[in-house]
Amino acid sequence: MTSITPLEPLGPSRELLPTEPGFFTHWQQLLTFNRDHKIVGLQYMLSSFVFFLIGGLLAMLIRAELLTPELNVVTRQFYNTLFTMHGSIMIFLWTIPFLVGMTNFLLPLMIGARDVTFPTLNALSFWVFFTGAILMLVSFFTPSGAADSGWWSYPPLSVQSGFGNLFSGESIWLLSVLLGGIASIMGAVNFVSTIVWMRAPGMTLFRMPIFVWAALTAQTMQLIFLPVLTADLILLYFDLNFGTPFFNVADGGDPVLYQHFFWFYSHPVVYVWILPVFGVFSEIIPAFTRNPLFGYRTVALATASFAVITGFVWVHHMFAGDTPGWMRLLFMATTGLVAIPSGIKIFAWTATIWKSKLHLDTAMLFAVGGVVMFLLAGITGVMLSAVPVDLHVNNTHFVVGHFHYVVNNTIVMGLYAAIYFWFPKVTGRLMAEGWGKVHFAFMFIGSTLTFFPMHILGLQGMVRRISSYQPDLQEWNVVSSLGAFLLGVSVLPFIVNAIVSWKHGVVAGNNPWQATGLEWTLPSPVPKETFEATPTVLQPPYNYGDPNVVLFDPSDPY
Ligand code: HEM
Ligand SMILES: [Cu+2]
Repeated sequence: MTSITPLEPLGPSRELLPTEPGFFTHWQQLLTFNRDHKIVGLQYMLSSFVFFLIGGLLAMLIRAELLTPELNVVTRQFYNTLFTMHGSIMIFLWTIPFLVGMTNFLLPLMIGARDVTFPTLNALSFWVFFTGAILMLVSFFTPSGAADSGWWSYPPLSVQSGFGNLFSGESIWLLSVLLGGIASIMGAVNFVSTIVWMRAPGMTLFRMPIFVWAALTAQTMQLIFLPVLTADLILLYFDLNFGTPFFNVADGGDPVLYQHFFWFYSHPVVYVWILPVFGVFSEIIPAFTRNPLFGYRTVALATASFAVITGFVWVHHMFAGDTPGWMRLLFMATTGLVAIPSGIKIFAWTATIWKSKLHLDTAMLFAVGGVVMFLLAGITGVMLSAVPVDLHVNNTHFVVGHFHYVVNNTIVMGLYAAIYFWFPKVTGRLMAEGWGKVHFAFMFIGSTLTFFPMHILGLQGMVRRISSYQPDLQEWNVVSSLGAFLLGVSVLPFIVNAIVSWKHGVVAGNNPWQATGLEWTLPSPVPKETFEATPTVLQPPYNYGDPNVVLFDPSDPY
Protein backbone atom coordinates (compact mmCIF):
# COMPACT_ATOMS: atom_id res chain seq x y z
CA MET A 1 0.00 0.00 0.00
CA THR A 2 1.25 3.42 -0.88
CA SER A 3 0.77 6.12 1.67
CA ILE A 4 -1.62 8.96 1.08
CA THR A 5 -0.60 12.45 2.12
CA PRO A 6 -2.85 15.50 2.06
CA LEU A 7 -2.60 17.72 -0.98
CA GLU A 8 -0.93 21.03 -0.33
CA PRO A 9 -2.65 23.93 -2.05
CA LEU A 10 -0.71 25.66 -4.79
CA GLY A 11 0.76 28.94 -3.65
CA PRO A 12 -0.86 32.14 -4.93
CA SER A 13 2.10 32.94 -7.14
CA ARG A 14 1.37 29.74 -9.05
CA GLU A 15 -2.28 30.54 -9.71
CA LEU A 16 -2.96 31.45 -13.27
CA LEU A 17 -4.42 34.91 -13.79
CA PRO A 18 -6.54 35.35 -16.89
CA THR A 19 -4.46 38.32 -17.87
CA GLU A 20 -1.14 36.59 -17.36
CA PRO A 21 0.54 36.28 -20.72
CA GLY A 22 1.86 32.80 -21.48
CA PHE A 23 5.25 32.25 -23.05
CA PHE A 24 3.50 31.34 -26.30
CA THR A 25 2.31 34.87 -26.90
CA HIS A 26 5.87 35.69 -27.81
CA TRP A 27 5.36 33.94 -31.11
CA GLN A 28 8.68 35.19 -32.51
CA GLN A 29 10.33 32.45 -30.44
CA LEU A 30 8.83 29.98 -32.86
CA LEU A 31 11.20 31.21 -35.55
CA THR A 32 14.34 30.72 -33.48
CA PHE A 33 16.69 27.93 -32.51
CA ASN A 34 14.95 27.51 -29.17
CA ARG A 35 15.89 24.80 -26.69
CA ASP A 36 12.69 24.87 -24.62
CA HIS A 37 10.81 21.60 -25.13
CA LYS A 38 7.50 23.46 -25.23
CA ILE A 39 8.65 25.74 -28.03
CA VAL A 40 10.16 22.84 -29.99
CA GLY A 41 6.88 20.99 -29.49
CA LEU A 42 4.88 23.93 -30.80
CA GLN A 43 7.24 24.39 -33.74
CA TYR A 44 6.73 20.76 -34.71
CA MET A 45 2.96 20.80 -34.19
CA LEU A 46 2.19 24.09 -35.92
CA SER A 47 4.39 23.47 -38.96
CA SER A 48 3.21 19.89 -39.43
CA PHE A 49 -0.40 21.07 -39.29
CA VAL A 50 0.30 23.39 -42.22
CA PHE A 51 1.81 20.45 -44.10
CA PHE A 52 -1.32 18.42 -43.23
CA LEU A 53 -3.41 21.06 -44.99
CA ILE A 54 -1.18 20.78 -48.07
CA GLY A 55 -1.37 16.96 -48.03
CA GLY A 56 -5.14 17.30 -47.64
CA LEU A 57 -5.39 19.61 -50.65
CA LEU A 58 -3.57 17.02 -52.74
CA ALA A 59 -6.07 14.41 -51.48
CA MET A 60 -8.92 16.67 -52.64
CA LEU A 61 -7.32 16.81 -56.09
CA ILE A 62 -7.02 13.01 -56.15
CA ARG A 63 -10.67 12.65 -55.22
CA ALA A 64 -11.66 15.30 -57.78
CA GLU A 65 -9.95 13.25 -60.46
CA LEU A 66 -11.65 10.05 -59.28
CA LEU A 67 -15.10 11.67 -59.31
CA THR A 68 -15.47 10.58 -62.94
CA PRO A 69 -14.11 7.48 -64.72
CA GLU A 70 -12.34 9.52 -67.41
CA LEU A 71 -9.18 11.50 -66.98
CA ASN A 72 -10.26 15.13 -66.79
CA VAL A 73 -8.67 17.07 -63.92
CA VAL A 74 -4.94 16.30 -64.06
CA THR A 75 -2.59 14.45 -66.42
CA ARG A 76 -1.68 10.81 -65.81
CA GLN A 77 1.84 11.88 -64.97
CA PHE A 78 0.67 14.45 -62.44
CA TYR A 79 -1.68 11.92 -60.85
CA ASN A 80 1.39 9.81 -60.06
CA THR A 81 2.96 12.82 -58.40
CA LEU A 82 -0.27 13.52 -56.54
CA PHE A 83 -0.60 10.19 -54.76
CA THR A 84 3.14 9.97 -54.13
CA MET A 85 3.34 13.40 -52.55
CA HIS A 86 0.01 13.06 -50.75
CA GLY A 87 1.22 9.86 -49.06
CA SER A 88 4.71 11.19 -48.37
CA ILE A 89 3.54 14.51 -46.95
CA MET A 90 0.91 12.87 -44.75
CA ILE A 91 3.43 10.40 -43.36
CA PHE A 92 6.73 12.23 -43.19
CA LEU A 93 5.56 15.83 -42.76
CA TRP A 94 2.36 15.42 -40.75
CA THR A 95 1.78 12.29 -38.68
CA ILE A 96 5.33 11.62 -37.52
CA PRO A 97 6.36 15.24 -36.81
CA PHE A 98 3.05 16.14 -35.15
CA LEU A 99 3.52 13.25 -32.75
CA VAL A 100 7.12 14.26 -32.12
CA GLY A 101 5.81 17.74 -31.30
CA MET A 102 3.13 16.45 -28.98
CA THR A 103 5.58 14.19 -27.21
CA ASN A 104 7.98 17.10 -26.84
CA PHE A 105 5.37 19.29 -25.26
CA LEU A 106 3.75 16.73 -22.99
CA LEU A 107 6.33 14.16 -22.02
CA PRO A 108 8.46 16.24 -19.62
CA LEU A 109 5.29 17.64 -18.01
CA MET A 110 3.86 14.15 -17.55
CA ILE A 111 6.93 12.76 -15.83
CA GLY A 112 7.73 15.83 -13.77
CA ALA A 113 10.90 16.82 -15.65
CA ARG A 114 12.04 20.36 -16.42
CA ASP A 115 12.94 19.58 -20.01
CA VAL A 116 14.34 16.76 -22.16
CA THR A 117 17.84 15.41 -21.58
CA PHE A 118 19.48 17.08 -24.60
CA PRO A 119 17.68 20.36 -25.34
CA THR A 120 20.14 21.50 -28.00
CA LEU A 121 19.79 18.25 -29.90
CA ASN A 122 16.04 18.74 -29.60
CA ALA A 123 16.13 22.18 -31.20
CA LEU A 124 18.47 20.86 -33.89
CA SER A 125 16.04 18.03 -34.56
CA PHE A 126 13.27 20.47 -35.42
CA TRP A 127 15.35 22.53 -37.81
CA VAL A 128 16.72 19.45 -39.58
CA PHE A 129 13.16 18.19 -40.02
CA PHE A 130 11.97 21.60 -41.21
CA THR A 131 14.75 21.87 -43.81
CA GLY A 132 13.81 18.44 -45.14
CA ALA A 133 10.14 19.37 -45.25
CA ILE A 134 10.79 22.54 -47.23
CA LEU A 135 12.97 20.54 -49.63
CA MET A 136 10.13 18.11 -50.23
CA LEU A 137 7.70 20.92 -51.02
CA VAL A 138 10.19 22.79 -53.20
CA SER A 139 10.66 19.67 -55.31
CA PHE A 140 7.26 20.41 -56.92
CA PHE A 141 8.98 23.29 -58.71
CA THR A 142 11.90 21.38 -60.23
CA PRO A 143 11.72 21.03 -64.04
CA SER A 144 10.74 17.34 -63.79
CA GLY A 145 8.29 17.94 -60.93
CA ALA A 146 8.08 16.18 -57.58
CA ALA A 147 8.61 12.45 -56.98
CA ASP A 148 6.11 10.16 -58.68
CA SER A 149 6.97 6.55 -57.85
CA GLY A 150 4.74 6.09 -54.80
CA TRP A 151 5.71 6.68 -51.19
CA TRP A 152 7.54 3.32 -51.13
CA SER A 153 9.85 4.54 -53.88
CA TYR A 154 10.50 0.99 -55.06
CA PRO A 155 13.37 0.45 -57.48
CA PRO A 156 13.61 -0.04 -60.42
CA LEU A 157 10.82 2.49 -61.02
CA SER A 158 12.23 5.08 -58.63
CA VAL A 159 15.71 4.79 -60.07
CA GLN A 160 14.48 5.26 -63.63
CA SER A 161 12.82 8.59 -62.94
CA GLY A 162 15.50 11.24 -62.89
CA PHE A 163 18.50 8.90 -63.07
CA GLY A 164 21.79 10.73 -62.56
CA ASN A 165 20.13 14.06 -61.80
CA LEU A 166 20.86 15.31 -58.28
CA PHE A 167 18.01 17.80 -58.62
CA SER A 168 15.31 15.44 -59.82
CA GLY A 169 12.11 15.24 -57.77
CA GLU A 170 13.02 11.69 -56.72
CA SER A 171 16.50 12.66 -55.59
CA ILE A 172 15.23 15.60 -53.54
CA TRP A 173 12.50 13.38 -52.11
CA LEU A 174 15.16 10.93 -50.89
CA LEU A 175 17.18 13.71 -49.26
CA SER A 176 14.10 15.10 -47.59
CA VAL A 177 13.01 11.75 -46.15
CA LEU A 178 16.59 11.11 -45.00
CA LEU A 179 16.67 14.44 -43.15
CA GLY A 180 13.30 13.69 -41.58
CA GLY A 181 14.66 10.33 -40.45
CA ILE A 182 17.76 11.88 -38.90
CA ALA A 183 15.55 14.39 -37.07
CA SER A 184 13.39 11.53 -35.79
CA ILE A 185 16.42 9.64 -34.50
CA MET A 186 17.58 12.75 -32.63
CA GLY A 187 14.11 13.02 -31.13
CA ALA A 188 14.08 9.36 -30.16
CA VAL A 189 17.45 9.63 -28.38
CA ASN A 190 16.01 12.51 -26.39
CA PHE A 191 12.70 10.93 -25.52
CA VAL A 192 14.01 7.53 -24.50
CA SER A 193 16.77 9.01 -22.36
CA THR A 194 14.36 11.52 -20.81
CA ILE A 195 11.99 8.76 -19.75
CA VAL A 196 14.81 6.62 -18.45
CA TRP A 197 16.67 9.35 -16.55
CA MET A 198 14.38 12.23 -15.75
CA ARG A 199 11.27 10.80 -14.12
CA ALA A 200 10.25 12.56 -10.89
CA PRO A 201 10.81 10.73 -7.61
CA GLY A 202 8.12 8.14 -7.01
CA MET A 203 7.28 7.73 -10.69
CA THR A 204 8.09 4.07 -11.09
CA LEU A 205 7.48 2.37 -14.44
CA PHE A 206 4.02 1.28 -13.33
CA ARG A 207 3.13 4.79 -12.26
CA MET A 208 3.75 6.21 -15.71
CA PRO A 209 0.69 7.33 -17.68
CA ILE A 210 -0.02 5.11 -20.70
CA PHE A 211 0.94 7.99 -22.98
CA VAL A 212 4.44 7.78 -21.51
CA TRP A 213 4.54 4.00 -21.95
CA ALA A 214 3.50 4.58 -25.56
CA ALA A 215 6.19 7.21 -26.06
CA LEU A 216 8.82 4.92 -24.57
CA THR A 217 7.79 2.02 -26.81
CA ALA A 218 7.35 4.07 -29.97
CA GLN A 219 10.63 5.92 -29.57
CA THR A 220 12.54 2.74 -28.79
CA MET A 221 11.11 1.38 -32.02
CA GLN A 222 12.39 4.44 -33.86
CA LEU A 223 15.88 3.75 -32.51
CA ILE A 224 15.78 0.10 -33.56
CA PHE A 225 14.12 0.29 -36.96
CA LEU A 226 14.72 3.74 -38.42
CA PRO A 227 18.46 3.28 -39.08
CA VAL A 228 17.54 0.41 -41.40
CA LEU A 229 15.38 2.66 -43.58
CA THR A 230 18.09 5.30 -43.49
CA ALA A 231 20.64 2.84 -44.83
CA ASP A 232 18.15 1.64 -47.44
CA LEU A 233 17.50 5.15 -48.73
CA ILE A 234 21.19 6.04 -48.80
CA LEU A 235 21.88 2.99 -50.98
CA LEU A 236 18.96 3.97 -53.22
CA TYR A 237 20.34 7.49 -53.40
CA PHE A 238 23.64 6.11 -54.68
CA ASP A 239 21.87 3.87 -57.20
CA LEU A 240 19.84 6.81 -58.42
CA ASN A 241 22.55 9.40 -58.66
CA PHE A 242 25.81 7.52 -59.10
CA GLY A 243 24.76 4.29 -60.82
CA THR A 244 25.78 1.88 -58.05
CA PRO A 245 24.20 -1.59 -58.44
CA PHE A 246 22.74 -2.25 -54.98
CA PHE A 247 19.16 -2.71 -56.16
CA ASN A 248 19.75 -2.97 -59.91
CA VAL A 249 19.08 -6.50 -61.22
CA ALA A 250 21.00 -5.94 -64.46
CA ASP A 251 24.18 -5.38 -62.45
CA GLY A 252 23.51 -8.14 -59.95
CA GLY A 253 21.61 -6.01 -57.41
CA ASP A 254 18.42 -7.07 -55.66
CA PRO A 255 15.29 -4.87 -55.71
CA VAL A 256 13.51 -7.21 -53.29
CA LEU A 257 16.18 -6.44 -50.71
CA TYR A 258 15.09 -2.81 -50.90
CA GLN A 259 11.53 -3.90 -50.15
CA HIS A 260 12.58 -5.95 -47.13
CA PHE A 261 14.58 -3.07 -45.65
CA PHE A 262 11.84 -0.59 -46.49
CA TRP A 263 9.08 -2.53 -44.75
CA PHE A 264 11.31 -3.51 -41.85
CA TYR A 265 10.91 0.13 -40.85
CA SER A 266 7.70 1.12 -42.55
CA HIS A 267 5.57 -1.48 -40.89
CA PRO A 268 6.74 -0.54 -37.36
CA VAL A 269 6.26 3.14 -38.16
CA VAL A 270 2.51 2.56 -38.14
CA TYR A 271 2.88 1.74 -34.44
CA VAL A 272 5.14 4.72 -33.89
CA TRP A 273 2.05 6.78 -34.76
CA ILE A 274 -0.71 4.70 -33.37
CA LEU A 275 0.76 3.82 -29.95
CA PRO A 276 0.82 7.47 -28.82
CA VAL A 277 -2.72 7.78 -30.17
CA PHE A 278 -3.69 4.75 -28.06
CA GLY A 279 -1.96 6.63 -25.25
CA VAL A 280 -4.21 9.62 -25.94
CA PHE A 281 -7.30 7.39 -25.78
CA SER A 282 -6.02 5.94 -22.51
CA GLU A 283 -5.68 9.41 -20.98
CA ILE A 284 -8.96 10.83 -22.23
CA ILE A 285 -11.34 7.91 -21.66
CA PRO A 286 -10.66 7.66 -17.89
CA ALA A 287 -10.92 11.45 -17.53
CA PHE A 288 -14.34 11.64 -19.14
CA THR A 289 -15.76 8.52 -17.49
CA ARG A 290 -14.28 9.23 -14.04
CA ASN A 291 -13.20 5.59 -13.99
CA PRO A 292 -9.68 4.30 -13.50
CA LEU A 293 -8.27 2.80 -16.70
CA PHE A 294 -9.35 -0.83 -16.68
CA GLY A 295 -6.37 -3.21 -16.50
CA TYR A 296 -3.73 -0.47 -16.38
CA ARG A 297 -0.78 -2.84 -16.01
CA THR A 298 -1.97 -5.12 -18.79
CA VAL A 299 -2.47 -2.14 -21.10
CA ALA A 300 1.05 -0.93 -20.27
CA LEU A 301 2.57 -4.32 -21.05
CA ALA A 302 0.41 -4.70 -24.18
CA THR A 303 1.82 -1.35 -25.31
CA ALA A 304 5.40 -2.48 -24.77
CA SER A 305 4.76 -5.81 -26.50
CA PHE A 306 4.19 -4.02 -29.81
CA ALA A 307 7.88 -3.16 -29.95
CA VAL A 308 8.70 -6.86 -30.18
CA ILE A 309 5.83 -8.19 -32.30
CA THR A 310 6.10 -5.41 -34.82
CA GLY A 311 9.65 -6.42 -35.71
CA PHE A 312 8.48 -9.74 -37.12
CA VAL A 313 5.58 -8.93 -39.42
CA TRP A 314 6.95 -6.77 -42.24
CA VAL A 315 6.66 -9.39 -45.00
CA HIS A 316 2.85 -9.05 -44.95
CA HIS A 317 3.47 -6.08 -47.25
CA MET A 318 5.15 -8.41 -49.72
CA PHE A 319 2.77 -11.39 -49.85
CA ALA A 320 2.03 -10.68 -53.49
CA GLY A 321 5.64 -10.63 -54.65
CA ASP A 322 7.48 -13.88 -55.35
CA THR A 323 7.72 -14.43 -51.61
CA PRO A 324 8.28 -18.14 -50.85
CA GLY A 325 5.36 -20.09 -49.37
CA TRP A 326 6.99 -20.77 -45.99
CA MET A 327 7.67 -17.09 -45.55
CA ARG A 328 4.08 -16.16 -46.36
CA LEU A 329 2.80 -18.67 -43.84
CA LEU A 330 5.21 -17.55 -41.14
CA PHE A 331 4.40 -13.87 -41.51
CA MET A 332 0.69 -14.54 -41.72
CA ALA A 333 0.97 -16.17 -38.29
CA THR A 334 3.07 -13.39 -36.73
CA THR A 335 0.75 -10.74 -38.16
CA GLY A 336 -2.18 -12.43 -36.46
CA LEU A 337 -0.39 -11.89 -33.12
CA VAL A 338 -0.83 -8.12 -33.47
CA ALA A 339 -4.54 -8.66 -32.82
CA ILE A 340 -3.83 -9.74 -29.22
CA PRO A 341 -2.43 -6.51 -27.71
CA SER A 342 -4.79 -4.49 -29.92
CA GLY A 343 -7.75 -6.48 -28.65
CA ILE A 344 -6.59 -6.04 -25.05
CA LYS A 345 -6.66 -2.29 -25.50
CA ILE A 346 -10.06 -2.12 -27.11
CA PHE A 347 -11.33 -4.34 -24.29
CA ALA A 348 -9.75 -2.10 -21.64
CA TRP A 349 -11.24 1.10 -23.08
CA THR A 350 -14.66 -0.51 -23.44
CA ALA A 351 -14.52 -1.81 -19.87
CA THR A 352 -13.51 1.65 -18.64
CA ILE A 353 -16.51 3.21 -20.38
CA TRP A 354 -18.84 0.40 -19.27
CA LYS A 355 -21.56 1.57 -16.86
CA SER A 356 -19.86 4.91 -16.35
CA LYS A 357 -21.37 8.37 -16.44
CA LEU A 358 -20.08 9.49 -19.81
CA HIS A 359 -19.15 13.12 -20.34
CA LEU A 360 -19.29 13.56 -24.10
CA ASP A 361 -17.14 16.63 -24.53
CA THR A 362 -15.49 17.07 -27.91
CA ALA A 363 -12.20 15.49 -26.84
CA MET A 364 -14.09 12.40 -25.66
CA LEU A 365 -16.20 12.27 -28.84
CA PHE A 366 -13.04 12.19 -30.93
CA ALA A 367 -11.51 9.53 -28.68
CA VAL A 368 -14.55 7.25 -28.82
CA GLY A 369 -14.91 7.91 -32.56
CA GLY A 370 -11.27 6.93 -33.03
CA VAL A 371 -11.72 3.69 -31.08
CA VAL A 372 -14.77 2.75 -33.18
CA MET A 373 -12.86 3.45 -36.39
CA PHE A 374 -9.93 1.40 -35.13
CA LEU A 375 -12.22 -1.55 -34.59
CA LEU A 376 -13.17 -1.46 -38.28
CA ALA A 377 -9.55 -0.98 -39.31
CA GLY A 378 -8.63 -3.98 -37.21
CA ILE A 379 -11.24 -6.18 -38.84
CA THR A 380 -10.06 -5.41 -42.38
CA GLY A 381 -6.49 -5.70 -41.12
CA VAL A 382 -7.05 -9.24 -39.91
CA MET A 383 -8.71 -10.01 -43.24
CA LEU A 384 -5.67 -8.70 -45.11
CA SER A 385 -3.28 -10.70 -42.96
CA ALA A 386 -4.75 -13.87 -44.49
CA VAL A 387 -2.57 -14.55 -47.53
CA PRO A 388 -5.41 -15.68 -49.83
CA VAL A 389 -7.45 -12.55 -49.09
CA ASP A 390 -4.42 -10.34 -49.55
CA LEU A 391 -3.54 -11.90 -52.89
CA HIS A 392 -7.10 -11.22 -54.01
CA VAL A 393 -7.34 -7.55 -53.00
CA ASN A 394 -3.68 -6.55 -53.08
CA ASN A 395 -3.11 -3.28 -54.93
CA THR A 396 -6.82 -2.39 -54.89
CA HIS A 397 -8.76 0.32 -53.09
CA PHE A 398 -9.64 -2.26 -50.43
CA VAL A 399 -6.12 -1.73 -49.11
CA VAL A 400 -6.42 2.06 -49.47
CA GLY A 401 -9.68 1.88 -47.48
CA HIS A 402 -8.11 -0.29 -44.79
CA PHE A 403 -5.07 1.86 -44.15
CA HIS A 404 -7.01 5.13 -44.20
CA TYR A 405 -9.21 3.71 -41.46
CA VAL A 406 -5.95 3.53 -39.54
CA VAL A 407 -4.11 6.66 -40.63
CA ASN A 408 -6.97 9.08 -41.06
CA ASN A 409 -9.95 7.73 -39.15
CA THR A 410 -8.08 6.49 -36.09
CA ILE A 411 -4.84 8.46 -35.95
CA VAL A 412 -6.00 11.87 -37.17
CA MET A 413 -9.16 11.49 -35.08
CA GLY A 414 -6.94 10.73 -32.07
CA LEU A 415 -4.72 13.73 -32.77
CA TYR A 416 -7.78 15.97 -32.77
CA ALA A 417 -8.90 14.39 -29.50
CA ALA A 418 -5.48 15.27 -28.09
CA ILE A 419 -5.68 18.83 -29.36
CA TYR A 420 -9.09 19.47 -27.77
CA PHE A 421 -7.89 17.84 -24.53
CA TRP A 422 -4.50 19.55 -24.08
CA PHE A 423 -5.26 22.85 -25.87
CA PRO A 424 -5.84 24.53 -22.47
CA LYS A 425 -2.38 23.42 -21.29
CA VAL A 426 -0.84 25.18 -24.27
CA THR A 427 -2.99 28.30 -24.45
CA GLY A 428 -4.67 28.62 -21.07
CA ARG A 429 -8.06 28.58 -22.76
CA LEU A 430 -10.64 25.98 -23.75
CA MET A 431 -11.74 25.39 -27.32
CA ALA A 432 -15.45 26.07 -27.96
CA GLU A 433 -17.56 22.93 -27.54
CA GLY A 434 -20.25 23.81 -30.09
CA TRP A 435 -17.80 24.28 -32.94
CA GLY A 436 -15.94 21.21 -31.75
CA LYS A 437 -19.05 19.07 -32.08
CA VAL A 438 -19.74 20.40 -35.57
CA HIS A 439 -16.15 19.52 -36.45
CA PHE A 440 -16.57 16.02 -35.03
CA ALA A 441 -19.85 15.36 -36.86
CA PHE A 442 -18.43 16.51 -40.21
CA MET A 443 -15.27 14.52 -39.70
CA PHE A 444 -16.96 11.30 -38.58
CA ILE A 445 -19.50 11.33 -41.41
CA GLY A 446 -16.95 12.54 -43.97
CA SER A 447 -14.40 9.87 -43.00
CA THR A 448 -16.97 7.10 -43.24
CA LEU A 449 -18.32 8.27 -46.60
CA THR A 450 -14.82 8.66 -48.01
CA PHE A 451 -13.18 5.47 -46.89
CA PHE A 452 -15.90 2.85 -46.40
CA PRO A 453 -16.84 2.73 -50.11
CA MET A 454 -13.20 2.10 -50.99
CA HIS A 455 -13.50 -1.41 -49.51
CA ILE A 456 -16.43 -2.17 -51.81
CA LEU A 457 -14.66 -0.65 -54.80
CA GLY A 458 -11.58 -2.71 -54.08
CA LEU A 459 -13.58 -5.92 -53.93
CA GLN A 460 -15.10 -4.94 -57.27
CA GLY A 461 -11.61 -4.68 -58.69
CA MET A 462 -10.74 -0.99 -58.55
CA VAL A 463 -6.97 -0.83 -58.70
CA ARG A 464 -5.09 1.76 -56.63
CA ARG A 465 -2.73 4.42 -58.05
CA ILE A 466 -4.81 4.72 -61.21
CA SER A 467 -6.36 7.94 -62.53
CA SER A 468 -9.18 6.50 -64.71
CA TYR A 469 -11.39 3.46 -64.20
CA GLN A 470 -14.27 1.41 -65.64
CA PRO A 471 -17.53 3.45 -65.77
CA ASP A 472 -19.52 0.87 -63.76
CA LEU A 473 -17.39 1.74 -60.71
CA GLN A 474 -18.43 5.37 -60.68
CA GLU A 475 -21.27 5.34 -58.13
CA TRP A 476 -19.21 4.50 -55.05
CA ASN A 477 -16.44 6.75 -56.30
CA VAL A 478 -18.86 9.68 -56.28
CA VAL A 479 -19.83 8.86 -52.69
CA SER A 480 -16.17 8.66 -51.73
CA SER A 481 -15.28 11.96 -53.38
CA LEU A 482 -18.24 13.84 -51.87
CA GLY A 483 -17.27 12.40 -48.48
CA ALA A 484 -13.72 13.63 -49.03
CA PHE A 485 -14.93 17.15 -49.77
CA LEU A 486 -16.98 17.08 -46.56
CA LEU A 487 -13.85 15.90 -44.76
CA GLY A 488 -11.97 18.80 -46.32
CA VAL A 489 -14.62 21.29 -45.16
CA SER A 490 -14.54 19.82 -41.63
CA VAL A 491 -11.13 21.40 -41.08
CA LEU A 492 -12.60 24.90 -41.32
CA PRO A 493 -14.65 24.92 -38.08
CA PHE A 494 -11.57 23.47 -36.37
CA ILE A 495 -9.21 26.17 -37.59
CA VAL A 496 -11.64 28.99 -36.77
CA ASN A 497 -12.26 27.47 -33.34
CA ALA A 498 -8.55 27.09 -32.59
CA ILE A 499 -7.67 30.64 -33.61
CA VAL A 500 -10.64 32.32 -31.89
CA SER A 501 -10.33 30.20 -28.72
CA TRP A 502 -6.61 30.85 -28.47
CA LYS A 503 -7.41 34.54 -28.02
CA HIS A 504 -10.91 34.63 -26.55
CA GLY A 505 -11.74 31.12 -25.27
CA VAL A 506 -13.01 30.42 -21.76
CA VAL A 507 -10.11 30.60 -19.31
CA ALA A 508 -9.33 27.02 -18.35
CA GLY A 509 -7.53 27.08 -15.02
CA ASN A 510 -5.04 24.39 -14.07
CA ASN A 511 -7.22 21.37 -14.55
CA PRO A 512 -10.42 21.92 -16.51
CA TRP A 513 -11.14 18.19 -16.92
CA GLN A 514 -10.13 17.28 -13.37
CA ALA A 515 -7.73 14.79 -14.87
CA THR A 516 -5.06 13.01 -12.85
CA GLY A 517 -1.87 13.60 -14.86
CA LEU A 518 1.04 15.58 -13.45
CA GLU A 519 0.71 18.12 -16.26
CA TRP A 520 -2.64 19.17 -14.82
CA THR A 521 -1.03 20.29 -11.57
CA LEU A 522 0.70 23.06 -13.53
CA PRO A 523 -0.87 26.40 -14.42
CA SER A 524 -2.34 26.82 -17.90
CA PRO A 525 -0.64 27.95 -20.03
CA VAL A 526 2.38 26.13 -18.70
CA PRO A 527 4.86 28.72 -17.44
CA LYS A 528 8.29 28.76 -18.96
CA GLU A 529 10.00 27.18 -15.97
CA THR A 530 7.22 24.50 -15.65
CA PHE A 531 7.69 22.81 -12.25
CA GLU A 532 8.83 25.16 -9.51
CA ALA A 533 9.85 22.16 -7.48
CA THR A 534 10.09 18.58 -8.56
CA PRO A 535 6.85 16.88 -7.58
CA THR A 536 6.75 13.55 -5.78
CA VAL A 537 4.45 10.93 -7.24
CA LEU A 538 2.44 9.04 -4.65
CA GLN A 539 0.08 6.81 -6.63
CA PRO A 540 -0.43 5.06 -9.95
CA PRO A 541 -2.25 7.24 -12.51
CA TYR A 542 -5.99 7.24 -13.30
CA ASN A 543 -7.04 7.10 -9.70
CA TYR A 544 -10.43 8.53 -10.48
CA GLY A 545 -13.43 7.99 -8.31
CA ASP A 546 -11.82 8.33 -4.90
CA PRO A 547 -11.69 12.01 -3.96
CA ASN A 548 -9.50 11.25 -0.97
CA VAL A 549 -6.67 9.83 -2.98
CA VAL A 550 -3.90 12.28 -3.61
CA LEU A 551 -1.80 11.47 -6.60
CA PHE A 552 0.97 14.01 -6.32
CA ASP A 553 2.65 16.18 -3.81
CA PRO A 554 3.50 19.10 -6.07
CA SER A 555 5.33 21.11 -3.46
CA ASP A 556 8.07 18.74 -2.47
CA PRO A 557 11.39 20.55 -2.76
CA TYR A 558 14.22 19.03 -4.72
C1 HEM B 1 -7.87 13.98 -45.76
C2 HEM B 1 -8.44 12.91 -46.18
C3 HEM B 1 -7.76 11.93 -47.12
C4 HEM B 1 -8.21 11.56 -48.34
C5 HEM B 1 -9.51 12.03 -49.02
C6 HEM B 1 -7.26 10.61 -48.88
C7 HEM B 1 -7.38 10.00 -50.13
C8 HEM B 1 -6.46 9.12 -50.67
C9 HEM B 1 -6.65 8.37 -51.89
C10 HEM B 1 -7.90 8.40 -52.77
C11 HEM B 1 -5.52 7.63 -52.10
C12 HEM B 1 -5.26 6.61 -53.22
C13 HEM B 1 -4.74 7.21 -54.45
C14 HEM B 1 -4.52 6.12 -55.47
O1 HEM B 1 -4.06 5.02 -55.11
O2 HEM B 1 -4.79 6.37 -56.65
C15 HEM B 1 -4.63 7.89 -51.01
C16 HEM B 1 -3.38 7.33 -50.86
C17 HEM B 1 -2.60 7.44 -49.71
N1 HEM B 1 -2.90 8.18 -48.58
FE1 HEM B 1 -4.56 9.32 -48.28
N2 HEM B 1 -6.24 10.44 -47.98
C18 HEM B 1 -6.51 11.22 -46.87
C19 HEM B 1 -5.75 11.31 -45.72
C20 HEM B 1 -4.55 10.62 -45.48
C21 HEM B 1 -3.80 10.64 -44.26
C22 HEM B 1 -4.17 11.42 -43.02
C23 HEM B 1 -2.71 9.84 -44.48
C24 HEM B 1 -1.55 9.47 -43.56
C25 HEM B 1 -1.32 9.88 -42.38
C26 HEM B 1 -2.77 9.34 -45.81
C27 HEM B 1 -1.83 8.50 -46.39
C28 HEM B 1 -1.90 7.97 -47.66
C29 HEM B 1 -0.90 7.09 -48.24
C30 HEM B 1 0.38 6.61 -47.56
C31 HEM B 1 -1.33 6.77 -49.53
C32 HEM B 1 -0.64 5.84 -50.52
C33 HEM B 1 0.18 6.63 -51.50
C34 HEM B 1 0.81 5.70 -52.48
O3 HEM B 1 0.09 4.86 -53.04
O4 HEM B 1 2.04 5.83 -52.66
N3 HEM B 1 -3.91 9.82 -46.41
N4 HEM B 1 -5.22 8.82 -50.14
CU1 LIG C 1 2.40 -3.73 -41.91
